[in-house]
Amino acid sequence: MIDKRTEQIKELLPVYFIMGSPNCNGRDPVNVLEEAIEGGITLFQFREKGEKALTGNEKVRLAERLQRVCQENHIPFIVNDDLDLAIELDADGVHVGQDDLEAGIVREKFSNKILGVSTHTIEEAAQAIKDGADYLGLGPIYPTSSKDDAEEVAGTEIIERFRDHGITLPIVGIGGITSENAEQVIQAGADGVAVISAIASSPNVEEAAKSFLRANNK
Ligand code: TZP
Ligand code: MG
Repeated sequence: MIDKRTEQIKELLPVYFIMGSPNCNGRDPVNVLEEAIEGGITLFQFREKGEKALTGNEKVRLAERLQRVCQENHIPFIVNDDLDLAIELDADGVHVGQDDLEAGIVREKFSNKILGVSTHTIEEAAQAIKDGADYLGLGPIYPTSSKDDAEEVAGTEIIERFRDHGITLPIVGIGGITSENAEQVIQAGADGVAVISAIASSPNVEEAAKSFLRANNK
């Protein structure tokens, strides 16, 4: 039986917007987030990574501003790979990759919050499920320039493979996803798409977010 929590998580995933200041082409990330919310994003992840990423107090201040926008608009606020920040801000969840803090530790220290885990193999997925993950991030589905240390492109086949192995946990595809290819990701068995550049770098952020909602038939 699919429980209520799983259903609630699935509803958050259709258009999962991820960004930090390096993704915003010099624009104020707060404005970018506001426009993306106007366009209908369903979940937000603060990912302050890469060249020119803010650190220390500046990172915390930006996180606070973005969290406030999320709270005002009832969009859950997820923090990428920074459990201390997530705890400090009482964020709605944390997302970790395989090289980050172990998911089991995050689950212990941040119970009752949303926990997302990036996985690339069935074994990693099994471990993430054991650790209490609420959803899995699978990718990169397509080539991406938003992550320096991205794994090899996996294609939508990775989603099909995970589903064929009986993994029923909510899945979000990530990496190179655009409104043109989003439908294939959903058709392969994902519950949503996680997107950085196709929304954050768009000349019309609101329209870009809207185009994903249409692609997912939501
Ligand atoms: N993890 C796998 S691919 C990726 C992350 C964080 C980057 C996705 O960014 P984009 O711009 O949507 O390809
Ligand atoms: Mg990471």
